[in-house]
Amino acid sequence: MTGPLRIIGVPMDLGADRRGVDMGPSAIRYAGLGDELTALDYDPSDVGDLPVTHPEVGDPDAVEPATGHAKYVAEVRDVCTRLADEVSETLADGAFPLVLGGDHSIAIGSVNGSARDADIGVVWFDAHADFNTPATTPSGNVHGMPVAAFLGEGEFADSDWAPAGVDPSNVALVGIRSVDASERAALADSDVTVFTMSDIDERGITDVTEDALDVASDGTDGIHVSLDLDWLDPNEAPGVGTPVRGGVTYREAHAALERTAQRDVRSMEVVEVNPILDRSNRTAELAVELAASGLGKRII
Ligand code: B3U
Ligand code: MN
Ligand code: MN
Repeated sequence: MTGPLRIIGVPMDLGADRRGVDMGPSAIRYAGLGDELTALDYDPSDVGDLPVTHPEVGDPDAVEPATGHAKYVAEVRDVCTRLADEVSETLADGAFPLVLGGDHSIAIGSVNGSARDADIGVVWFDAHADFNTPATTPSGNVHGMPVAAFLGEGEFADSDWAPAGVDPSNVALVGIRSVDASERAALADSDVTVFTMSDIDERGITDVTEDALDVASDGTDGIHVSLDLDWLDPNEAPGVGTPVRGGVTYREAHAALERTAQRDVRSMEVVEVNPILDRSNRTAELAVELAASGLGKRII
């Protein structure tokens, strides 16, 4: 890779219960993202943060157009629609879009933008499956729904903003370990490929990552990489809203992203950094490091 790269901040915290992920983009920039990218021979420019309504101002019950229980979905739709335009314009300008969250609901926008003029695959590094719909969600939080949303599952099928036209057989979830019963059933019925933490325990991170990258590249023009920092073990990444024990280690995460960088990565996002819950910006610094590995940084 290398070349022009555009940093797009999305200070979204409407999709999650714990407040503070709206500060993620600032914390990631403060952790030295720009310098790291410049050292990697990218030519980064920063478009700043997309405007996002504060929860105090938005309406949690505005459910249109998805029905069921999906808090702030009207606002999430609005932000994701603008983000999709920004990502798609970035690609059209020949630059690489690097999106900083914010909670994971923003992926509905990133994936739609990346998929607008191309067939893409998606690799989803996460503790969670993010495969709920407004009918199945236990929380009403849209950050538990983005994979279902961009694949047009359930109520999202009828929405005019969420489905991205991505083929589920080009979507791979990696490292998941917290799955709701409804998600388990829906995943079994779908063509999404799931690599759990158990698969990583048994087969090792590099084999599993290669398989996930194969799934996402099979017949596609490129890969969207979605990195939820709660994918890592909370010892490594304490600054996330929904930590789940038993995640990947620091070194496994780097190994996975280093493999990823060797493929045709088209767009990337790093999400769910919560500076309020973090220790000395450790999780934001990790987000910068992992983005760098995913963008081609090597030890030598
Ligand atoms: N599956 C649960 C919890 C959750 C999903 N994603 C996160 N948490 N970060 C839900 O609310 O959908
Ligand atoms: Mn997630
Ligand atoms: Mn997660």
